[in-house]
Amino acid sequence: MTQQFATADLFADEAPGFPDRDALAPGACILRGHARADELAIFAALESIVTRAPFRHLVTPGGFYMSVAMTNCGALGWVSDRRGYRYAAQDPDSGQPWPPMPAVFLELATRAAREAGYARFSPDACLINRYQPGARLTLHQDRNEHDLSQPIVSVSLGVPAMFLFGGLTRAEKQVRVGLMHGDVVVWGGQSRLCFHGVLPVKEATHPLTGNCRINLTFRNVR
Ligand code: MD6
Ligand code: FE
Repeated sequence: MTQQFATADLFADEAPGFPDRDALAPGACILRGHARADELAIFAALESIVTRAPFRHLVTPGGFYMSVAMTNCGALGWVSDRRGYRYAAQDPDSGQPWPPMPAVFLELATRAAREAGYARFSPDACLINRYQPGARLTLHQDRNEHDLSQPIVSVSLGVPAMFLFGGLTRAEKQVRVGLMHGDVVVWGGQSRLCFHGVLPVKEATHPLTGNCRINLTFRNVR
């Protein structure tokens, strides 16, 4: 009885059909488990992407290899080398265009954005990150996209990770949020340029990804 009331109160003001939503910051929310229904289609698509554009450890402008391995799909892909960070239409390893964005990716990203209040999101880039145990992403801002009124949609798959979400300066204290398989973070608006990062991923296993965490981030770049 008490349990029923508590549940009803918790969900009372949230959109029907997507009850499991956490506010993160102004303009940012987490749709818990939102990608789970599509997990098999996502993994099938991912397998064909990495056959054409394998995961690789990019070099930062400072000369360090990133612990996270990356690839991309869509019209543009995020790349880094000694010359800097940028979006490129070709995979620098193959000279070929990045694999096209699968329909299941596009539909998931636009649906999540719409649910979070961004009705006109049209991603043209999807950065795919693979974290093996110990891999991490240091605090950064995503600011290489032209239209900062468009949000970023981020899909977490596989083993969990601790996400750091800070403010508009590097020094501002970050909140820590656990991201689990299927969680989708949508952020934009006032929070679009907030600093964020991922703590070293712990040893764990997930039936779909083994000991890895996979993250898809969808952006509108141009
Ligand atoms: C990750 N995500 O979760 C890294 N950036 O593996 C990001 O760096 C990120 O999740 C911009 C917006 C959403 C994100
Ligand atoms: Fe980022």
